Amino acid sequence: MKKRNPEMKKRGLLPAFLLLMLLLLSACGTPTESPAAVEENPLIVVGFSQVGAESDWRNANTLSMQTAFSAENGYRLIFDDAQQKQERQITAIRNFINQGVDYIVLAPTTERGWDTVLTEAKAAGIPVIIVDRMIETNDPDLFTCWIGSDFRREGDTAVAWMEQTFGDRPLSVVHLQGNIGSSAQIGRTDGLDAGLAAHRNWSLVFRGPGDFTQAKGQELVEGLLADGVSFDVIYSENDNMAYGAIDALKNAGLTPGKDVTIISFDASSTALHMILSGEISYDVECNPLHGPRVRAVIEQLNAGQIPPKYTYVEETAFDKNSLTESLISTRGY
Ligand code: GYE
Repeated sequence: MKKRNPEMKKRGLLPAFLLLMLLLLSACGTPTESPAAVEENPLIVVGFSQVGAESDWRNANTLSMQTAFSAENGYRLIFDDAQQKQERQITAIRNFINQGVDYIVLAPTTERGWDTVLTEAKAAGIPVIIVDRMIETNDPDLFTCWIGSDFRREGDTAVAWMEQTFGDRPLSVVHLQGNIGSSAQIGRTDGLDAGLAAHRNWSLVFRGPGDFTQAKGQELVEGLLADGVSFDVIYSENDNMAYGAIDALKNAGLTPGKDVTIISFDASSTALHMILSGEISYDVECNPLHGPRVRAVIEQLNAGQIPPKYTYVEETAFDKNSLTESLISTRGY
Protein backbone atom coordinates (compact mmCIF):
# COMPACT_ATOMS: atom_id res chain seq x y z
CA MET A 1 0.00 0.00 0.00
CA LYS A 2 1.15 3.53 -0.79
CA LYS A 3 2.11 5.60 2.25
CA ARG A 4 0.66 9.12 2.39
CA ASN A 5 3.32 11.70 3.06
CA PRO A 6 3.07 13.82 6.24
CA GLU A 7 2.41 16.99 4.21
CA MET A 8 -0.70 15.37 2.75
CA LYS A 9 -1.76 14.26 6.19
CA LYS A 10 -1.53 17.85 7.40
CA ARG A 11 -3.57 19.05 4.41
CA GLY A 12 -6.15 16.38 5.12
CA LEU A 13 -6.58 17.51 8.71
CA LEU A 14 -7.33 21.17 8.00
CA PRO A 15 -10.60 20.70 6.07
CA ALA A 16 -11.81 18.25 8.74
CA PHE A 17 -11.09 20.85 11.44
CA LEU A 18 -12.91 23.57 9.47
CA LEU A 19 -15.90 21.30 8.97
CA LEU A 20 -16.05 20.60 12.69
CA MET A 21 -15.92 24.34 13.47
CA LEU A 22 -18.67 24.99 10.96
CA LEU A 23 -20.89 22.30 12.47
CA LEU A 24 -20.32 23.68 15.96
CA LEU A 25 -21.07 27.22 14.81
CA SER A 26 -24.29 26.25 13.07
CA ALA A 27 -25.33 24.20 16.10
CA CYS A 28 -24.91 27.40 18.17
CA GLY A 29 -27.36 29.11 15.78
CA THR A 30 -24.86 31.48 14.17
CA PRO A 31 -24.88 30.64 10.44
CA THR A 32 -22.49 32.55 8.17
CA GLU A 33 -25.38 34.39 6.49
CA SER A 34 -28.55 35.11 8.43
CA PRO A 35 -31.95 34.65 6.74
CA ALA A 36 -32.39 38.41 7.02
CA ALA A 37 -29.22 38.99 4.97
CA VAL A 38 -30.46 36.59 2.29
CA GLU A 39 -33.80 38.42 2.27
CA GLU A 40 -32.06 41.76 1.79
CA ASN A 41 -30.11 40.48 -1.19
CA PRO A 42 -32.20 37.85 -2.94
CA LEU A 43 -31.15 36.62 -6.37
CA ILE A 44 -32.97 38.27 -9.28
CA VAL A 45 -34.77 35.56 -11.20
CA VAL A 46 -34.54 35.79 -15.00
CA GLY A 47 -36.35 33.40 -17.33
CA PHE A 48 -34.60 33.24 -20.70
CA SER A 49 -36.34 31.64 -23.66
CA GLN A 50 -33.63 30.83 -26.18
CA VAL A 51 -34.30 29.91 -29.83
CA GLY A 52 -32.22 26.73 -29.84
CA ALA A 53 -28.66 25.55 -30.44
CA GLU A 54 -28.66 25.68 -34.24
CA SER A 55 -25.44 27.61 -34.80
CA ASP A 56 -22.10 28.82 -33.44
CA TRP A 57 -23.71 32.24 -33.06
CA ARG A 58 -26.49 30.78 -30.91
CA ASN A 59 -24.09 28.85 -28.69
CA ALA A 60 -21.94 31.94 -28.13
CA ASN A 61 -25.10 33.87 -27.29
CA THR A 62 -26.25 31.23 -24.77
CA LEU A 63 -22.85 31.23 -23.08
CA SER A 64 -22.84 35.03 -22.91
CA MET A 65 -26.25 35.04 -21.21
CA GLN A 66 -25.36 32.25 -18.78
CA THR A 67 -22.14 34.01 -17.80
CA ALA A 68 -23.83 37.39 -17.32
CA PHE A 69 -26.69 35.96 -15.23
CA SER A 70 -24.64 33.88 -12.82
CA ALA A 71 -25.32 33.52 -9.10
CA GLU A 72 -22.07 35.44 -8.39
CA ASN A 73 -23.57 38.34 -10.29
CA GLY A 74 -26.75 38.11 -8.21
CA TYR A 75 -29.03 36.19 -10.60
CA ARG A 76 -30.83 32.92 -10.95
CA LEU A 77 -31.21 32.15 -14.63
CA ILE A 78 -33.94 29.78 -15.78
CA PHE A 79 -32.81 28.78 -19.25
CA ASP A 80 -35.12 27.21 -21.80
CA ASP A 81 -33.98 25.90 -25.21
CA ALA A 82 -36.97 25.94 -27.60
CA GLN A 83 -35.31 23.84 -30.30
CA GLN A 84 -36.30 26.42 -32.93
CA LYS A 85 -40.03 26.03 -32.19
CA GLN A 86 -42.22 29.01 -31.36
CA GLU A 87 -44.82 26.85 -29.53
CA ARG A 88 -42.10 25.76 -27.14
CA GLN A 89 -41.16 29.38 -26.49
CA ILE A 90 -44.77 30.24 -25.72
CA THR A 91 -44.93 27.35 -23.24
CA ALA A 92 -41.64 28.45 -21.68
CA ILE A 93 -42.92 31.99 -21.19
CA ARG A 94 -46.10 30.68 -19.56
CA ASN A 95 -43.94 28.61 -17.21
CA PHE A 96 -41.87 31.67 -16.34
CA ILE A 97 -45.08 33.57 -15.54
CA ASN A 98 -46.32 30.71 -13.32
CA GLN A 99 -43.00 30.66 -11.50
CA GLY A 100 -43.25 34.40 -10.89
CA VAL A 101 -39.83 35.31 -12.36
CA ASP A 102 -38.66 38.91 -12.01
CA TYR A 103 -37.82 39.36 -15.71
CA ILE A 104 -38.48 37.49 -18.93
CA VAL A 105 -35.89 37.62 -21.70
CA LEU A 106 -37.05 36.40 -25.10
CA ALA A 107 -34.93 35.65 -28.17
CA PRO A 108 -37.83 35.13 -30.59
CA THR A 109 -37.74 32.47 -33.30
CA THR A 110 -39.94 34.42 -35.69
CA GLU A 111 -41.34 37.94 -35.63
CA ARG A 112 -45.06 37.20 -35.53
CA GLY A 113 -47.37 35.53 -33.05
CA TRP A 114 -46.34 36.91 -29.65
CA ASP A 115 -49.20 39.21 -28.68
CA THR A 116 -51.25 36.71 -26.64
CA VAL A 117 -48.46 35.39 -24.45
CA LEU A 118 -46.85 38.80 -23.98
CA THR A 119 -50.23 40.19 -22.91
CA GLU A 120 -50.26 37.47 -20.26
CA ALA A 121 -46.78 38.51 -19.08
CA LYS A 122 -47.88 42.14 -18.96
CA ALA A 123 -50.98 41.22 -16.92
CA ALA A 124 -48.66 39.42 -14.48
CA GLY A 125 -46.53 42.59 -14.24
CA ILE A 126 -43.35 40.92 -15.52
CA PRO A 127 -41.14 43.07 -17.75
CA VAL A 128 -40.15 41.42 -21.03
CA ILE A 129 -36.84 42.18 -22.73
CA ILE A 130 -36.50 41.10 -26.36
CA VAL A 131 -33.02 40.19 -27.52
CA ASP A 132 -31.41 39.38 -30.91
CA ARG A 133 -34.36 39.15 -33.35
CA MET A 134 -37.31 41.54 -33.25
CA ILE A 135 -41.03 40.89 -32.78
CA GLU A 136 -43.83 42.33 -34.87
CA THR A 137 -46.66 43.74 -32.76
CA ASN A 138 -49.19 46.55 -32.86
CA ASP A 139 -48.62 47.18 -29.16
CA PRO A 140 -45.01 48.10 -28.38
CA ASP A 141 -45.99 48.31 -24.69
CA LEU A 142 -45.97 44.50 -24.64
CA PHE A 143 -42.20 44.61 -24.21
CA THR A 144 -39.92 46.87 -22.21
CA CYS A 145 -37.06 47.10 -24.67
CA TRP A 146 -35.15 45.34 -27.44
CA ILE A 147 -31.41 44.78 -28.03
CA GLY A 148 -30.06 43.28 -31.23
CA SER A 149 -28.66 43.77 -34.72
CA ASP A 150 -29.73 45.75 -37.75
CA PHE A 151 -30.21 42.77 -40.06
CA ARG A 152 -31.21 44.85 -43.08
CA ARG A 153 -28.04 46.85 -42.76
CA GLU A 154 -26.09 43.57 -42.59
CA GLY A 155 -27.70 42.52 -45.89
CA ASP A 156 -26.90 45.90 -47.46
CA THR A 157 -23.27 45.59 -46.30
CA ALA A 158 -22.93 42.22 -48.04
CA VAL A 159 -24.50 43.56 -51.23
CA ALA A 160 -22.20 46.61 -51.21
CA TRP A 161 -19.24 44.21 -51.16
CA MET A 162 -20.75 42.24 -54.07
CA GLU A 163 -21.15 45.49 -56.03
CA GLN A 164 -17.59 46.50 -55.32
CA THR A 165 -16.24 43.04 -56.22
CA PHE A 166 -18.36 42.10 -59.24
CA GLY A 167 -19.87 45.38 -60.45
CA ASP A 168 -22.42 44.68 -63.16
CA ARG A 169 -20.83 41.44 -64.38
CA PRO A 170 -23.26 38.55 -64.99
CA LEU A 171 -23.58 36.69 -61.72
CA SER A 172 -25.49 33.53 -60.75
CA VAL A 173 -26.41 33.63 -57.08
CA VAL A 174 -27.44 30.82 -54.73
CA HIS A 175 -29.23 32.13 -51.66
CA LEU A 176 -29.32 29.99 -48.50
CA GLN A 177 -31.90 31.50 -46.17
CA GLY A 178 -32.26 31.23 -42.41
CA ASN A 179 -35.51 30.36 -40.64
CA ILE A 180 -38.26 31.95 -42.65
CA GLY A 181 -39.98 34.72 -40.71
CA SER A 182 -37.06 35.46 -38.38
CA SER A 183 -35.71 39.02 -38.40
CA ALA A 184 -32.24 37.75 -39.33
CA GLN A 185 -33.68 36.06 -42.43
CA ILE A 186 -35.99 38.94 -43.35
CA GLY A 187 -33.33 41.68 -43.14
CA ARG A 188 -30.60 39.73 -44.92
CA THR A 189 -33.03 38.60 -47.65
CA ASP A 190 -34.34 42.16 -48.15
CA GLY A 191 -30.77 43.37 -48.59
CA LEU A 192 -30.10 40.82 -51.32
CA ASP A 193 -33.44 41.52 -53.01
CA ALA A 194 -32.52 45.21 -53.26
CA GLY A 195 -29.18 44.21 -54.81
CA LEU A 196 -30.86 41.90 -57.32
CA ALA A 197 -33.33 44.61 -58.28
CA ALA A 198 -30.50 47.07 -58.90
CA HIS A 199 -28.40 44.71 -61.06
CA ARG A 200 -30.06 43.28 -64.12
CA ASN A 201 -27.10 41.00 -64.74
CA TRP A 202 -27.32 39.33 -61.35
CA SER A 203 -29.66 36.37 -61.35
CA LEU A 204 -30.95 34.22 -58.55
CA VAL A 205 -30.56 30.56 -59.53
CA PHE A 206 -31.77 29.18 -56.21
CA ARG A 207 -33.30 30.43 -52.98
CA GLY A 208 -34.40 28.21 -50.08
CA PRO A 209 -34.38 27.88 -46.29
CA GLY A 210 -31.46 26.10 -44.66
CA ASP A 211 -32.73 26.93 -41.14
CA PHE A 212 -29.32 28.34 -40.12
CA THR A 213 -27.88 24.80 -39.76
CA GLN A 214 -24.77 23.26 -41.26
CA ALA A 215 -26.59 20.03 -42.20
CA LYS A 216 -29.28 21.86 -44.19
CA GLY A 217 -26.75 24.12 -45.89
CA GLN A 218 -24.84 21.09 -47.08
CA GLU A 219 -28.00 19.27 -48.17
CA LEU A 220 -29.22 22.22 -50.27
CA VAL A 221 -25.93 22.72 -52.09
CA GLU A 222 -25.50 18.99 -52.66
CA GLY A 223 -28.97 18.96 -54.22
CA LEU A 224 -28.08 21.83 -56.57
CA LEU A 225 -24.83 20.20 -57.65
CA ALA A 226 -26.61 16.89 -58.23
CA ASP A 227 -29.11 18.73 -60.45
CA GLY A 228 -26.26 20.21 -62.47
CA VAL A 229 -26.98 23.82 -61.43
CA SER A 230 -23.95 26.06 -61.82
CA PHE A 231 -23.39 29.27 -59.87
CA ASP A 232 -20.77 31.90 -59.05
CA VAL A 233 -21.79 33.08 -55.59
CA ILE A 234 -23.34 31.56 -52.46
CA TYR A 235 -25.03 34.16 -50.25
CA SER A 236 -25.41 32.24 -46.99
CA GLU A 237 -27.44 33.89 -44.26
CA ASN A 238 -25.19 32.43 -41.56
CA ASP A 239 -21.81 30.79 -41.06
CA ASN A 240 -23.03 27.30 -40.24
CA MET A 241 -24.93 26.98 -43.52
CA ALA A 242 -21.76 28.24 -45.24
CA TYR A 243 -19.72 25.46 -43.57
CA GLY A 244 -22.19 22.92 -44.96
CA ALA A 245 -22.08 24.52 -48.41
CA ILE A 246 -18.27 24.44 -48.37
CA ASP A 247 -18.29 20.72 -47.53
CA ALA A 248 -20.70 20.06 -50.40
CA LEU A 249 -18.51 21.99 -52.86
CA LYS A 250 -15.34 20.24 -51.75
CA ASN A 251 -16.99 16.81 -51.93
CA ALA A 252 -17.88 17.62 -55.54
CA GLY A 253 -14.26 18.51 -56.32
CA LEU A 254 -14.86 22.28 -56.43
CA THR A 255 -12.68 24.86 -54.69
CA PRO A 256 -14.60 27.29 -52.48
CA GLY A 257 -13.17 30.79 -52.88
CA LYS A 258 -12.02 30.04 -56.44
CA ASP A 259 -14.83 28.25 -58.28
CA VAL A 260 -17.53 29.74 -56.07
CA THR A 261 -17.40 32.93 -53.96
CA ILE A 262 -18.91 32.56 -50.50
CA ILE A 263 -20.48 35.43 -48.60
CA SER A 264 -21.68 34.77 -45.08
CA PHE A 265 -23.04 36.36 -41.89
CA ASP A 266 -22.09 36.14 -38.19
CA ALA A 267 -18.27 36.25 -38.44
CA SER A 268 -17.74 33.55 -35.83
CA SER A 269 -14.13 32.53 -35.31
CA THR A 270 -14.26 29.32 -37.42
CA ALA A 271 -15.58 31.35 -40.34
CA LEU A 272 -12.92 34.03 -39.91
CA HIS A 273 -10.25 31.33 -40.11
CA MET A 274 -11.94 30.22 -43.35
CA ILE A 275 -11.50 33.75 -44.66
CA LEU A 276 -7.78 33.52 -43.94
CA SER A 277 -7.62 30.18 -45.76
CA GLY A 278 -9.55 31.68 -48.69
CA GLU A 279 -12.69 29.55 -48.50
CA ILE A 280 -15.04 32.33 -47.39
CA SER A 281 -14.57 35.69 -49.14
CA TYR A 282 -16.64 38.06 -47.04
CA ASP A 283 -18.36 37.78 -43.66
CA VAL A 284 -20.68 40.37 -42.14
CA GLU A 285 -20.38 40.49 -38.39
CA CYS A 286 -23.36 39.74 -36.15
CA ASN A 287 -22.45 40.14 -32.50
CA PRO A 288 -23.90 37.46 -30.14
CA LEU A 289 -22.48 38.78 -26.85
CA HIS A 290 -25.74 40.19 -25.53
CA GLY A 291 -25.48 38.89 -21.94
CA PRO A 292 -23.80 41.98 -20.42
CA ARG A 293 -26.08 44.29 -22.44
CA VAL A 294 -29.25 42.63 -21.16
CA ARG A 295 -27.86 42.63 -17.64
CA ALA A 296 -27.15 46.36 -17.86
CA VAL A 297 -30.76 46.95 -18.89
CA ILE A 298 -32.06 44.91 -15.94
CA GLU A 299 -29.81 46.85 -13.60
CA GLN A 300 -31.25 50.08 -14.98
CA LEU A 301 -34.82 48.82 -14.51
CA ASN A 302 -34.01 47.69 -10.98
CA ALA A 303 -32.75 51.17 -10.20
CA GLY A 304 -36.02 52.64 -11.48
CA GLN A 305 -34.47 54.01 -14.69
CA ILE A 306 -35.93 53.67 -18.17
CA PRO A 307 -33.59 52.04 -20.70
CA PRO A 308 -33.76 52.99 -24.38
CA LYS A 309 -36.56 51.14 -26.17
CA TYR A 310 -34.32 49.97 -29.06
CA THR A 311 -30.56 49.36 -28.93
CA TYR A 312 -28.74 48.40 -32.13
CA VAL A 313 -25.36 46.79 -31.64
CA GLU A 314 -22.49 48.21 -33.69
CA GLU A 315 -21.08 45.74 -36.18
CA THR A 316 -18.49 45.48 -38.92
CA ALA A 317 -17.54 43.06 -41.74
CA PHE A 318 -14.42 41.18 -42.74
CA ASP A 319 -12.51 40.11 -45.81
CA LYS A 320 -8.98 38.78 -46.12
CA ASN A 321 -7.47 42.27 -45.98
CA SER A 322 -9.08 43.21 -42.69
CA LEU A 323 -8.13 40.09 -40.74
CA THR A 324 -5.21 38.64 -38.82
CA GLU A 325 -4.91 35.62 -36.52
CA SER A 326 -4.39 37.89 -33.53
CA LEU A 327 -7.51 39.91 -34.31
CA ILE A 328 -9.55 36.69 -34.47
CA SER A 329 -8.19 35.53 -31.12
CA THR A 330 -9.29 38.72 -29.33
CA ARG A 331 -12.91 38.64 -30.48
CA GLY A 332 -14.48 36.20 -28.02
CA TYR A 333 -16.69 34.28 -30.45
O1 GYE B 1 -27.16 34.84 -37.59
C1 GYE B 1 -27.68 32.65 -36.86
C2 GYE B 1 -28.50 32.20 -35.71
O2 GYE B 1 -30.68 35.58 -34.97
C3 GYE B 1 -28.66 36.71 -35.37
O3 GYE B 1 -29.53 33.15 -35.65
C4 GYE B 1 -29.31 35.43 -35.11
C5 GYE B 1 -29.06 34.36 -36.17
C6 GYE B 1 -27.63 34.10 -36.53
O4 GYE B 1 -28.89 30.92 -35.75
O5 GYE B 1 -26.45 32.02 -36.91
